[in-house]
Amino acid sequence: MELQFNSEFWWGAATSGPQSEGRFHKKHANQYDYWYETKPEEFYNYVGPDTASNFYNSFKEDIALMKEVGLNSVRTSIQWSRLIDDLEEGTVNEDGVRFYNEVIDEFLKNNIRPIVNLCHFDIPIELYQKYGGWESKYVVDLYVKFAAQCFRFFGDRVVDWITFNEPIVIVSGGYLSQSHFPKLKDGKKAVQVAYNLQLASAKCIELFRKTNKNPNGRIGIILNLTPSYPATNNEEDQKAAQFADLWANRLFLDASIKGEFPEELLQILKKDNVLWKTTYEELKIIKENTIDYLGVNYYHPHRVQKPAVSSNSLAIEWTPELYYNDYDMPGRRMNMDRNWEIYPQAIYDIAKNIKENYGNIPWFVSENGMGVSREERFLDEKGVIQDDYRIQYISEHLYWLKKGIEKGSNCFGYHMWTPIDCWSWSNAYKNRYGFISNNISTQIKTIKKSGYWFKEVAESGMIRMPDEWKSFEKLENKKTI
Ligand code: BGP
Repeated sequence: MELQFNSEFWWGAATSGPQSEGRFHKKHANQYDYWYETKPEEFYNYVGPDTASNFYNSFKEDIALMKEVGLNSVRTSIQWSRLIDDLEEGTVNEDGVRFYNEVIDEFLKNNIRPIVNLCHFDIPIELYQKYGGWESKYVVDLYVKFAAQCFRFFGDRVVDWITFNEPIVIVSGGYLSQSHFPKLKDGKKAVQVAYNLQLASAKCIELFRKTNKNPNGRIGIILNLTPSYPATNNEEDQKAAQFADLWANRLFLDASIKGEFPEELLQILKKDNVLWKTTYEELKIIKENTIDYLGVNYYHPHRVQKPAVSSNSLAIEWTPELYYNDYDMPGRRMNMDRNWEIYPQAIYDIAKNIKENYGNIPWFVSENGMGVSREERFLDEKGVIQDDYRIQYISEHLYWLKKGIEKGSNCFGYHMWTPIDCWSWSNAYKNRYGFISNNISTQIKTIKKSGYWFKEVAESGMIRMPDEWKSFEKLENKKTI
């Protein structure tokens, strides 16, 4: 079976400043630099962001490798902690401007479209220490000053801007599950941070619309969508899945595309006395400044069942899990290294949802990928990692994406996480996702089998699905890679 995509389709990959550049010549530490400085034991094998994949020093060679694996578009992010000197005034750092200018020019020289994101979780640590980071609306305004400098210095060449990557992860990782800095457990703060992030995105879009001079310029947001599937058809499980969808998906989807938060969510947050502080003027900015296009990060679905605790229990601190519980569906297909379910069909459900409920806005898959640990297990005698599992993973997701496109969904591209194995927060270098491997002791980078394969896919716009994979056409769900 062959899947043919149109000739305009984006074949690319995504990375971010904090995960690839390394800390070289940065005036400010971001919160991850600081977290590693103070608690290195919380990072897998004690590996921090100091070198990452050395992109600051080797971006020319790295971009040449990206070209070699056929990427026609690549997302990275500008680090606030690198570009800005004086955080209050928003003045720029000369070396930061030089660096990002050269990176953008190098992408363009290689015919790779740079997609530029303004925040991939990272924020200068001083803004946490002084103001509580995204808990503060003053920080929202400082972020807009930073964005203004990005548009001013790079807007002549960058066409595709992104305001945030995965804002819900900043909320849930930082303020609920304690997997990201500042590692708090505070439902009320989580809710305010979610609102402040949406406000920051809308204010940034407002500024972009006022200042952008590039006729093709556009601005979007990247959301990690986790379609919620109830454990059973029972009313309680279905209600739980609806809430999980409201919280994890619709909060930012509705606000970013429709300019309004979902009413059902507002009612619940109000009832529980945790609703964010807002003003009429802010809501107007959110309403009037919606996105031009959407990026969807998809890794896994969310299987949901009724909550374990009752939402009436006043003794319990507010958490979205008052309304649902995760469900370990028996027999589901897992990537055991990352402990994430593999369920490619969800991409079709996402495509359908965007088409039917979000005005069929133009969108692309901005991250998808398979993190595998100890990939040296798969080295062949020529030193190439034989990552057939990744080729199959990508193909299956593209199979369902293609089905969504055939039904009319307005998807224009696919980006894999990530071009070159990069550093990943507290998981550091545990799981590798790249088309290109990185030996973190020597920084020697080598194309994997999937990289050579992707080049052919990108050049032909076509995927060949071997017959033995046919089983996934039947929505079969038990196969393990
Ligand atoms: C996404 C993030 C990326 C990257 C990826 C893999 O949610 O946008 O920054 O970290 O997940 O994450 P991990 O290495 O933790 O598996």
